[in-house]
Amino acid sequence: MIEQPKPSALSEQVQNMIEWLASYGGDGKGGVTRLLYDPAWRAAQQAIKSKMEELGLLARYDDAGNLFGRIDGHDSKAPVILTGSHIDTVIGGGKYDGAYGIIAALIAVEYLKTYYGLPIKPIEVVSLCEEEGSRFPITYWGSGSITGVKKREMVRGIKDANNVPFEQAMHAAGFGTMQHPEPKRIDLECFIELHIEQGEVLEREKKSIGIVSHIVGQRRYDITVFGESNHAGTTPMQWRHDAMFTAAELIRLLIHRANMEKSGLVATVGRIDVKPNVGNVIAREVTFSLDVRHSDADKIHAFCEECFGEFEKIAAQHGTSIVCEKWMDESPVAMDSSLSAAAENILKKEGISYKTMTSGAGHDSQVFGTYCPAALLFVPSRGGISHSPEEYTNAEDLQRGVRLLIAMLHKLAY
Ligand code: HGY
Ligand code: MN
Ligand code: MN
Repeated sequence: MIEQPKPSALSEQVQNMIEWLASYGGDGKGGVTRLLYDPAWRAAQQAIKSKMEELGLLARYDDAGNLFGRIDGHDSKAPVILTGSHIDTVIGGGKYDGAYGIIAALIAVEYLKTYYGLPIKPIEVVSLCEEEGSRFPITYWGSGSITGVKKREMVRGIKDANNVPFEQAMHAAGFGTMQHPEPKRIDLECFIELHIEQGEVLEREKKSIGIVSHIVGQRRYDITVFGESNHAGTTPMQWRHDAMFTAAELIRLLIHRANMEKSGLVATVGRIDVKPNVGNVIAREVTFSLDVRHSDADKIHAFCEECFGEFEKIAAQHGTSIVCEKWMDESPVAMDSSLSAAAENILKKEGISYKTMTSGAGHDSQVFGTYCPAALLFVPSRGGISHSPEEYTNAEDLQRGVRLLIAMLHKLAY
């Protein structure tokens, strides 16, 4: 077992850095919003870059906006041990989602550098530019650019809710113009991500750490119903082509079917946009989001096919039409069993309770996991709440996760 930081000092350090990073994009009501390439995102990346340099790491961006802080190893040709998470958030998100993994990596690398000197293999901390898909209809832009599954042509033509084109936002933030190295990496040995669970399994089962064996697959759609606008007072019900009525029926069908599923499949409709969105006008167009997840990709496919088949019948009855646009389709991914076993051995030696589990949330480890060995390690979330200002993990759990990361990085790189 290696010499670890004092828990109390580590707790304080983690909490202070969580508050420090949350101040970038903080909305003053406990929520945090940092969207890809927006001012809060840029300020946060720059603050992390300064912190990396303060710690004596070699800090640099890539051309997608991912930020790396590197300590070289004695064997500079050795592949890189990469650790970190994403800097972007959902709108009005919490202080821990993504940020905790970056902060834990900074603290762990600083501690190892101070007490154990240079590693044999290079270690890099990464602040991944985008994971959530909160601003533009694309997810994993950061990890996907590094592994090569996300390409520039995929973002041509996509816009945010304010009609700002992706590449315009990217260029305005100083990326996408080859000022920085190409994002694609071929020198990675593995990726280790520390993250909050965003569920309540660990809390309910009173376990300190989650070792993720698999991350669920997920699909995301924008479903648009086209009807006919008309006067709310003078249009008899039987003459209407009401996009809102159709959308309501489709949403009910989706959630009802998901509730009937006993396989653990989850379906969520989280966003709805109505045109013209006026109280005394029958809706001509309604677009709503659909997020479907399961550890078995076939179950996701079967659920979508079955529901979309019903959609056509409902639209025909209402005289409306439907377009289902799939903009995300991630397969379930297994985490690396030997990295997970290494984590398990450390936890057993330290006498820290843990649970091997599936992740219902998507993570950058899902993208790295198809490219190099990846490990995803959870700390508990209070009440399982996440993607909310109420997101919280207590200091003791936070510092325990950092200690695990320190031990993992020491085992892998020293
Ligand atoms: O939505 C998710 O699964 C993750 O928080 N991006
Ligand atoms: Mn998230
Ligand atoms: Mn996350």
